[in-house]
Amino acid sequence: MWKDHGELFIRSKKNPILTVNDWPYKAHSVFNPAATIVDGTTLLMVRVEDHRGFSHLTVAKSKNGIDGWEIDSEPTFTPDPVNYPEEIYGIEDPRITYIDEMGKWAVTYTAFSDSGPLTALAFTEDFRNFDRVGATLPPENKDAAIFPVKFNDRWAMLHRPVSQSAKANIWISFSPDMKYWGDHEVLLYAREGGWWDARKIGLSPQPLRTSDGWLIMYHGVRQTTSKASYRLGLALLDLEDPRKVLHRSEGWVFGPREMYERTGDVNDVVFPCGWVLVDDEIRIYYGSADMSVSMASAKLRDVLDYSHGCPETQCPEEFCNWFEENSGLSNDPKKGNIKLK
Ligand code: BMA
Repeated sequence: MWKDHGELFIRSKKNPILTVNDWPYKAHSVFNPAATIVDGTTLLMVRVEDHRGFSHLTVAKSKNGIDGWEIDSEPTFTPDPVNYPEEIYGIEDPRITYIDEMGKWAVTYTAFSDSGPLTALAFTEDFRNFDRVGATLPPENKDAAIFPVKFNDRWAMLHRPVSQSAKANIWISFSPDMKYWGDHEVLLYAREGGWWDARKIGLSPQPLRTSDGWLIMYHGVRQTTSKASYRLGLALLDLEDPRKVLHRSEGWVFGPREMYERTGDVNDVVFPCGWVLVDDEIRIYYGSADMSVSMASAKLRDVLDYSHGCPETQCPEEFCNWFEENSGLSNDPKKGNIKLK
């Protein structure tokens, strides 16, 4: 029996914590930040959109992760279309993973090419100099992030390919060297019908290692007659084999509610690209309505307890049974890979 738990994350009273008015140089909007902790300081890589409509990434740092932000006086990481033509229309929506084995941060981002958005990767040791690997998967693909450890000697990446007629699901791929990616398979399926995450989902922040599994936060896009709403759900993956989904939330755990999330360049959007753990608190840093940066938090234990109470199947049993009985075409109800005749 479904029990509505409401939303799990509490907004910062200081939201939006960063707007374009805080920026040291002229820009149109600041949103969709990646987040990590560097020497005890919260570091955001913020997507900054200029007055051409193109984006670059700029670092903002704060000791308490809430205010007192020090923002780079110039763009930190800018498109390089001469050497990387896939960046011709900008670089967007980064995710940061610290790779202990390399002593570097892996920054995955969306390069906006002439053939559409694709996933790209660069490494940095200091958030000043960036070594590009370049494009990792061809368009259309977005929302990539890398796991911080290898699995059976291979790196793993989550990402979200899109084709026009099909559902947009989250995929997992593997690589021996972070350059060549293969063994692609679907990890999380967009649900069907009236669900808040029907037909289009994508990874939000980087995977977070916890004692109970890899914690995944993803966005689901609900299309209505007037708009698309971006909301957030959770999944827990097996620590040893991240292709195994242990639990997936049914309801969304955070969605647009405040004015700064409901009204902006794109209305009704909360879009985190990063989260950090500060003591026992998990903080998500998110773009609000494609205009500003906001923060919300929850106790990690509460999030994990909630996740454990979520179904093990991606499509809850009562729906799977209904589809099986009524459509006769459910080829893998556990994964929610359901096609109606
Ligand atoms: C997604 C991405 C995000 C954006 C969101 C809402 O597809 O492009 O950068 O925040 O749409 O506009």
